[in-house]
Amino acid sequence: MAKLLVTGGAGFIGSNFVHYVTSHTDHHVTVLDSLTYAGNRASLEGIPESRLRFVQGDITDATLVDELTADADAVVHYAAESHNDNSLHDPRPFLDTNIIGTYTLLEAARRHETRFHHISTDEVYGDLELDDPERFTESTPYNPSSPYSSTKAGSDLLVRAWVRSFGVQATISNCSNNYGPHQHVEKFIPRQITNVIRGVRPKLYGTGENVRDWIHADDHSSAVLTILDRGVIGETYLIGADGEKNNREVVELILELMGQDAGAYDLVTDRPGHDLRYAIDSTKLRTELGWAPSYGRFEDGLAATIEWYRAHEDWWAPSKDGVEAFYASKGQ
Ligand code: NAD
Ligand code: TDX
Repeated sequence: MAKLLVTGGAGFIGSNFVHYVTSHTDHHVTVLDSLTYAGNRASLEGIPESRLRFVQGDITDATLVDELTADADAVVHYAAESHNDNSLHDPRPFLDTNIIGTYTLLEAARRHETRFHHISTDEVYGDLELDDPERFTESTPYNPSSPYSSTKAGSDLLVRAWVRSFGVQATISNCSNNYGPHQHVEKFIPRQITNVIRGVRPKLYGTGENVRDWIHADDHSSAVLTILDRGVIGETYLIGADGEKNNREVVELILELMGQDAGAYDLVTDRPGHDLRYAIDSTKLRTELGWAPSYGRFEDGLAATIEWYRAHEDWWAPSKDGVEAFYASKGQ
């Protein structure tokens, strides 16, 4: 049994990871989460108290971070400001949490010689052309587009420097777009599902041709556990499940799975600087660490996700009107 400190464990991917870890291992988890608009304590319901300690606090609070890191065998760092559209509206919280927060955690891991795993995104690599035969690999140059992705890129570089200069025992993973339960309604898939539930037409930015490489959050979790178990210190691993789809295809699938006409969506104002395509080559993780995704067809995972949102309106409804008012103010 190991003691894991999971930052951002009340967010979308962090909470899925905590559920995954507590049902697939005997590790004990301490969650450190400040419960921003994106955090929800209810996302951790059902996990036995004997397996989970929840601490509400900020990753920029050096005293608290130091105390919790001292007591952990490993830190798994998910906490971040995570939404591109918010970062275009107000970048400052992205710098505070993604840069200063990561720095604060790295300093604690350095002092206590604690194993550290940094969760990052494929967006640090910028975007690809639609017809580019290449996909992102661990050696693709960094070229982030948005305030969000540039702060994630900055946090990755801090981790690399703390490994090299101070010997911090860290690994990094850069994953593609996640879907699954407990994702905030500001994000693409939950926004469209909850729009359809409310009788509102889905909203596609621009022409809808932008491609994302979808992976189920549980497959992301199994990959992170694999890296914690067998990853080589100082290495970066890309996580992806060969799930490329353009946004139009995803919306049409959601509409069909929800019994609507596949063409019943609106095209709205595009995102400034909108990345065209992300695509992950996860060969290194598969061949060197023996990981493979478990989820089969995207359609099946999406259908299960739709059922989750239908059954958990109490979880998402309090955020829905505010999110839609924000988008409406930008013509989206
Ligand atoms: P999310 O926005 O759903 O959750 C973020 C969590 O972090 C929330 O619970 C929030 O309360 C917490 N948090 C934010 N600022 C904090 C602070 N200063 N101190 C403590 N807690 C704080 O995000 P997500 O989609 O679950 O993403 C989690 C991580 O995974 C992020 O690092 C993100 O960059 C990365 N990632 C996300 C995706 C994706 O598709 N969503 C893909 C690849 C990587
Ligand atoms: O209403 C919408 N309509 C639309 O067409 C929204 C909210 C989004 N989109 C498009 C923009 C993107 O092309 O859908 C795609 C996905 O959008 P998001 O869910 O905002 O995700 P993205 O910007 O791709 O970033 C996500 O994946 C990488 C996560 O939010 C990041 O945290 C992660 O790093």
